[in-house]
Amino acid sequence: MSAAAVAEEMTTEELGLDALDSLPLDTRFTLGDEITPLQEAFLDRHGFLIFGSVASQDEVSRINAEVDRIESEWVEAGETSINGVPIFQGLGLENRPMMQRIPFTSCYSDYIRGFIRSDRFEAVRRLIGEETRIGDNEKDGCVVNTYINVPGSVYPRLGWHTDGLRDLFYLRMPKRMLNVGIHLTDCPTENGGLRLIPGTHHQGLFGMCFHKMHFIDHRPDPKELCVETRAGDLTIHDGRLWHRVERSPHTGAASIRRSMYVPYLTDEYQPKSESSSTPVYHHLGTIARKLKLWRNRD
Ligand SMILES: O=C(O)CCC(=O)C(=O)O
Ligand SMILES: [Fe+2]
Repeated sequence: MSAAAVAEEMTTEELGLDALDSLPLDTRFTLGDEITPLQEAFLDRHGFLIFGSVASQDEVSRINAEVDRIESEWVEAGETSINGVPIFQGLGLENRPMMQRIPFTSCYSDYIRGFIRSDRFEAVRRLIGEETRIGDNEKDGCVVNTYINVPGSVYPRLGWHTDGLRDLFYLRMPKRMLNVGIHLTDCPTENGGLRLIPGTHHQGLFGMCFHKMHFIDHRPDPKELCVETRAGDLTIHDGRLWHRVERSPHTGAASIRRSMYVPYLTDEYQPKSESSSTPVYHHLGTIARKLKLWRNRD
């Protein structure tokens, strides 16, 4: 029986749900074999959850080493996109080529592929749905984002957005879509990082479309919360929440933030391949990044 089904048979008090009101928004939960009713209630109310120290420092180092390997192989080979999904390419430390958003990583690393299938994530997978699968070669696959604040960076920050833009385009209310991130660097509030407005996943279609200008608006919001993470933490956030990534006030190596998003999918199997075409919004993004690099040229 799932945690939710058990929960239905118990009273709020028995479940300890009255504790929900007193839980601070920056609560770091522990990931166990099941998502507890209290954790589910927190997610329903606020739209996100933080689980502390889900990966060990050793695992984080191995994943980072694998991402660095993929990056240097692809820079060497001159790859610009994978399965029609562009790689965000900028200039990093000492103006060296840098890949700031790498799609499909688990197709190119047995270690990452095995890691994201570790039993410890079973509770997260089942929270999304009993039939949920990991889409290594679907959508953008397992994406690794590396933010850095240097002049050549095409990804120092990310503007306010919700993740259901395609649905919004068709004026359909986006369904709950849970984004599962594994954090690969420490990111205290002072280093920028993920900001979200708790509870906005409950807003209607109008709020999701027009509350802010998607990707253009970077201004802090009085109601925003900084999701402070340490390397090895796992976060879940509802894609209908307004969220953004704040630029680090530091520059160079001190500004680096890396996160990896695991594609848990429930819809029809739609594999991508070398011949897949590039979605329109990715074309727009590529133009924006080229302009940014051009503006920042010496
Ligand atoms: O880097 C993050 O933690 C968030 C990224 C994000 O919101 C996105 O790619 O849609
Ligand atoms: Fe997002």
